[in-house]
Amino acid sequence: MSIEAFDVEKVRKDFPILQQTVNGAPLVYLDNAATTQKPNAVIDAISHYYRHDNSNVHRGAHTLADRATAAFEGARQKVASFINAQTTDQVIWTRGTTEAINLVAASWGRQQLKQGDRILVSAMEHHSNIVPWQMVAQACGATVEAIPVDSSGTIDLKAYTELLDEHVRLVAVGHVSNALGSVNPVIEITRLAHEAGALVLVDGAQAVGHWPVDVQSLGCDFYVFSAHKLFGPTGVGVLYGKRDLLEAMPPYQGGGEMIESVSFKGTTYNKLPYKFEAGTPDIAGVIGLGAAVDYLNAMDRAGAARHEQALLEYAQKKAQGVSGLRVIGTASHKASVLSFVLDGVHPADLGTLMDQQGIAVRTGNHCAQPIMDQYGIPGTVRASFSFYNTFEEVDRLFAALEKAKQFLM
Ligand code: 7TS
Repeated sequence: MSIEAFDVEKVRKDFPILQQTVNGAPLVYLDNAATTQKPNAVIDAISHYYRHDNSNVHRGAHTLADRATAAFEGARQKVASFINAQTTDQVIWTRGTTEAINLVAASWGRQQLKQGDRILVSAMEHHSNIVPWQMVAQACGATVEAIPVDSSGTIDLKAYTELLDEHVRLVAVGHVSNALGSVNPVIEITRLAHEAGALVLVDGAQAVGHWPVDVQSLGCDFYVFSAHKLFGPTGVGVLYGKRDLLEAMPPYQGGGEMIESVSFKGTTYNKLPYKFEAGTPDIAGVIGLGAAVDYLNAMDRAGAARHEQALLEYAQKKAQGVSGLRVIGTASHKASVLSFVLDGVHPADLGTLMDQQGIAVRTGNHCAQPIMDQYGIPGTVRASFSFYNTFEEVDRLFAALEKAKQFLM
């Protein structure tokens, strides 16, 4: 059976923002690791909700409240099956990846961690998968230690195995590094952690937008991601957790929705998932995420993943031909990120010159300062791809780079 080519031109038509010029040139959007663009289906779902169904959820005895609640809880079902969660109420809405990690750190961490306990995070983590653990560790007398990463950006599994002992309570690791693009062996990392009696949180922020994720086959205890890196809106994210763990965890924030009954004698808490969802949620955002999941389910995801991989390989090959360019992150298994530095040029200057040519790339430390320090650099220029990018856009990236080099060197 032949594999049909992925129709990128057709897909691009779904994303209105891509049809514009920036600084006189057609926009080349290569900042997908920061946030992805939104298809019409998502924009329309949010607009439809505010035009027709806007109401608070769960509480109202009227038609709009019923509609809003049905759409909101329907999105939870969509997300649960999208990641193959065992049950729908293991999907907790948060504001994003960052809040989901803070929730686990504050709830599970404060309940469970004690003096002498250890938390392991990889040396290439985003700050949001380091700092919440440092905060809770400091409060509980635990420590946070880095799992070594080699010069290619690959986790050193031998060193990781040696770090594991009975004091390690949790291993927190990114599925894909936002700074380097490394795809981490999270199944193996989870298996080893479980053998040592530790739990595993996988930060899926940079994975969910690139291929189907199945939390049951990964085996991890917690999986977190943001809607806005999955073609959905900002302000919404997901915490998936194993049911027994979520059941045993205390609430994160107090307020409406998360209670069963309140009195001055004592308050009892709601069941999952509401126990962790105090206050009025981002209803439109959740509905937008549901629409993003529908959009992805209707597309050729295997074709999209192959297309992205081909773009990355094409870009990496072109990068080899640029004198003075050093790719940061050369792991054998990578996804959608080309990070690089250019001899004698500050990444921020390069970013500005690229923008003047309509190319959107990100520069800086990508909220991953420890791994930048390990490479001895302040930051990189990062081009990050999605399925709506084209080979022609990669050509334009490198043409713009050559032009910028002439200007700067
Ligand atoms: N984890 C990873 C791996 C990320 O890439 C990001 C955001 C986060 C966590 C935090 O997600 P948030 O939605 O809660 O902010 N990464 C990036 C980036 O690479 N450029 O801008 C944001």
